[in-house]
Amino acid sequence: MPAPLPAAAIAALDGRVRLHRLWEQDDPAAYLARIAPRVRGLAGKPAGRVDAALFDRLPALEIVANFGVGYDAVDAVAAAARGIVVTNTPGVLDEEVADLAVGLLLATIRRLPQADRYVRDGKWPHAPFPLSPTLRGRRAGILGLGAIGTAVARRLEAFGLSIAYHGRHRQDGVDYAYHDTPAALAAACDVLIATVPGGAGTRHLVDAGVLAALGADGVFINVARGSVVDQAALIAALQGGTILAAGLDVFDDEPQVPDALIALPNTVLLPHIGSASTQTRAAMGQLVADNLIAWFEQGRPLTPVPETPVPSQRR
Ligand code: 8YV
Repeated sequence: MPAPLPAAAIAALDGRVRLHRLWEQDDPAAYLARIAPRVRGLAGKPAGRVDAALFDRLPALEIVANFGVGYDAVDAVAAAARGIVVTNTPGVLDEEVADLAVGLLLATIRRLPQADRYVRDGKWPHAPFPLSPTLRGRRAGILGLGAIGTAVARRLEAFGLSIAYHGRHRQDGVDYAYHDTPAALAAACDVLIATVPGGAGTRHLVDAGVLAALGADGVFINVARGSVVDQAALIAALQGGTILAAGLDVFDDEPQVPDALIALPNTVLLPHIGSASTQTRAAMGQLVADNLIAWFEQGRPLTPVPETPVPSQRR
């Protein structure tokens, strides 16, 4: 375990597997080098990418149990080529991230953090807080209608917003309007919410053209990955009034957030907390532990990612 997972996950693994707590070692890199030939599983991931270079150093590795539903930091194809199983944590965080997305949307449009600062700064007695834009009458566009996107859409329907979406395909049995490009979706909505997976396939899906299509009253919300938006184009669009505002939980080079975004009055910036409640993180940690135990004790991971080959003799 490279970094500490929630206590429940550690407790679930302790005693069932020989758990090496890398973060507790004086020199984690040297410790890893020493145990590398015997490491059979990763519980969560080390900083940086989990790719062929790491797999070369861990010849006995059988499974990478990713802590999170998004596994863009793991090269699942390279893992598959070596018969290494990759698992993620679907299903246990969708509603939590959707809650956060809606909270971030409201905070961005109604300027809740700015209003809170206004009270704390003692400004209220001198003048009322300036009027904000409204969520009323807006049309929402969901970029990536997976489990999280669907949970966001359901919530926004209850808020009275119309819903449209873009994804690789139109989905059977879904009544929301489908647009076959991100730009077409952006042109048809005034709140664009990114809930697509990260990785090469979605890199810069939201670019300068999409932001221009979203328009001067448009609000962009990102609870997906920083890589999904061209961050430089986003900064320019926010500075120049191409769009109205953005609420961002994810960034290109986390935990670094560009000064230009921090300086803007029309951004709400969060430190990647979509799934970060005590309860949901515990559920994610438990699923990491359960995947490892299921693999080592029954030869079957619970939630392998689509790229993963569960070796045929074990299917
Ligand atoms: C992170 C997430 O994994 O599930 C995801 O894809 O983005 C988060 O839940 C979390 O930050 C773990 O560090």
